[in-house]
Amino acid sequence: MTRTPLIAGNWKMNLDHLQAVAFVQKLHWTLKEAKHDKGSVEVAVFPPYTDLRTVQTLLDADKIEFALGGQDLSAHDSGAYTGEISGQFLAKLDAKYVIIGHSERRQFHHETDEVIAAKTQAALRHGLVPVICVGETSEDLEKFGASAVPVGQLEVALEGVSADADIVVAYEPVWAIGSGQAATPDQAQEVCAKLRAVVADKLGADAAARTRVLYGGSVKSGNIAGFMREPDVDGALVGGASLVVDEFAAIIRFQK
Ligand code: G2H
Repeated sequence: MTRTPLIAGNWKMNLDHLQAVAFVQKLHWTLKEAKHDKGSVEVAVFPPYTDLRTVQTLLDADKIEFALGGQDLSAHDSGAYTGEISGQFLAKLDAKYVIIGHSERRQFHHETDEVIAAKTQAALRHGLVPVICVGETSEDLEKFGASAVPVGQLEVALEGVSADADIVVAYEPVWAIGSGQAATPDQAQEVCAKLRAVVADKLGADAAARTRVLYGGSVKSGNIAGFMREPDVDGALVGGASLVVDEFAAIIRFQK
């Protein structure tokens, strides 16, 4: 089965709503001028919550075919949860994706595997595609090797997920995030293949064949080619390099 690669830009806490407009317009025109083949890759942007309405309006008005995603969501649908954002709000803004379990949420907000599993269910309840992030710290790597922790994290996240669910998995070794020290393509392939095997085990062979598994962690235009050559790497979750138009456009334009 051929899987359309996904290049996802996780803006984290960067770009206010005015900067977001300029960024999206410039990215759109950069790709257009380069005669980028839109069908070759899906592009998604994950702005801060406060930019979502602005970006959604712009995508809609200018018929820009980037998918929109949230960076997180609440496990709850509504209620007394100050500061939280419900999946139903994201769905109403035409968000397609939502990142779940990013290591910065696990680290700074103490999100456990069980919370991440509940958030995965919340995303699916509202028709959002969860981008489930897993990855090992450098201590985990030393103690258990590269795959044991991400495999365990994904197994918990997929508890109770149905075989026909549309999900994306992102392998993001914590030691590679924002460090400039990306995994090698071989390392990424090894873990991504094991994560695909978890999807096969939990959701079946069809789900494993159609689910996109991304690599994330210091991806840039200079290293994307190596990752995209790997059979089990279906794209990238990009942080820092997704904030620079020419750099992100160069990553998008690399075709598998
Ligand atoms: C990992 C990644 C985006 P960066 O967090 O999710 O960030 O590309 O800056 O390492």
